[in-house]
Amino acid sequence: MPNQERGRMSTAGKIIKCKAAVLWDVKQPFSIEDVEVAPPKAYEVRIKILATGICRSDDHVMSGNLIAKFPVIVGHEATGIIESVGEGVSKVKPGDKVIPLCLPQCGKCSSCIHPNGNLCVKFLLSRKGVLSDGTTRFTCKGKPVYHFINTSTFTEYTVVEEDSVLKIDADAPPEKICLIGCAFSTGYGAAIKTAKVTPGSTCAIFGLGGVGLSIIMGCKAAGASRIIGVDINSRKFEKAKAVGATECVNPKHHTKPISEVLKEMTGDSVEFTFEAVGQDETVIEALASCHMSYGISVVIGCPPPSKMLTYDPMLLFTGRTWKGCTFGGWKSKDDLPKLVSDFMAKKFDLDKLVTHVLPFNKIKEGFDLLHKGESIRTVLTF
Ligand code: PAD
Ligand code: ZN
Ligand code: ZN
Repeated sequence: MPNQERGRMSTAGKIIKCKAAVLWDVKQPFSIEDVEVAPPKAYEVRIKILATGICRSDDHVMSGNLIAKFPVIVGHEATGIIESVGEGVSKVKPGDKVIPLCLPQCGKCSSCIHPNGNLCVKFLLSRKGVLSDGTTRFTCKGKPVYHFINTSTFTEYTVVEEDSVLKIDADAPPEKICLIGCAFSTGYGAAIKTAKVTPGSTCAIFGLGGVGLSIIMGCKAAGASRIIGVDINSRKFEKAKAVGATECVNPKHHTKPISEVLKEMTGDSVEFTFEAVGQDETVIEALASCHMSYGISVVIGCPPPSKMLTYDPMLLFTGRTWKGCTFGGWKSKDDLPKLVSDFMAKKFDLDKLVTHVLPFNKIKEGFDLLHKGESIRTVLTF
């Protein structure tokens, strides 16, 4: 029996003790802890994480902008290897390379059944921080630690449901393909699948992080001729241009609202706008920035909880379309295999999105880079 196989069998069915980055409470730093990861129950799989990206949504949990149950293990953009599987699991087996899916596809709920739906009901259930049987597989210092959006990847091992895992090619590079687990699919899908950007069109993208740059890649792939990046951090412009932005604007360098600036720059012809920041003001500015009659504006940034927007309904009355999407609008299990095979066939590359690769124990440094606006994506490796 190969050593690797024997190693897997030696842990199957047993509790695994490993390192994980635990958030004990809101606004507290990550604490690297020894945690216990229980074996997968029926229709669940246990995954050894190989690489995981740092997304602003993880930071939103830490800051309280995104509600989660504490203590929690966040992280949701990863590549891993199946270590063991629970009873009834048929689609993956130990040794398979996988991407955990923050957006599951149960195949049975109203969103999964409808051709245009993608927000599976299992995603909403995951807000409670537990798996389908109502319990968690993580324990630390004798206390349960909760799951985060069906994934929890800032740990050496995690347990997810079979509906929340996608098998990928064995030779896929873990520290790149993990971005298909969130940033790339979210941004690229927002442009291609949700907005349906058209050839020759003009697009504006608010927020040039990992998600915003992936939107730019989608706009470019769809044949947009002008792609305008908008960010208050001009250090993002070089990266945005490297993936396809034709020009960039910093709202801080203008006294007029950015919607006015964009109108002047384009002769009032911005067809598609995207909000990839997660702030009220930019959501409204992005809406106002698209053409009053035929413009389409897509909300991708995660809005602060329990906040209501005030906007002039005339913005919509004149004909604009206002949309939002999670995970780009893709049905995760149906649509991601094509993104994975396109990546493997080198139809797009993810190199420019990954600005930093750090060992897992430098997770705090990874978040510092995000806070300072220096990184696009930092990927942590194990
Ligand atoms: P990021 O923090 O790497 O990028 C956000 C960018 O916005 C940064 O470059 C900021 O400088 C910039 N920014 C901040 N304020 C402004 C402003 N007023 N005007 C213009 N630019 C500004 O984040 P990210 O790319 O990882 O994620 C972006 C958002 O998308 C964030 O809110 C995240 O939670 C959300 C998200 N949504 C989904 C989804 O499925 N809808 C998935 C993943 C991430
Ligand atoms: Zn994310
Ligand atoms: Zn479903």
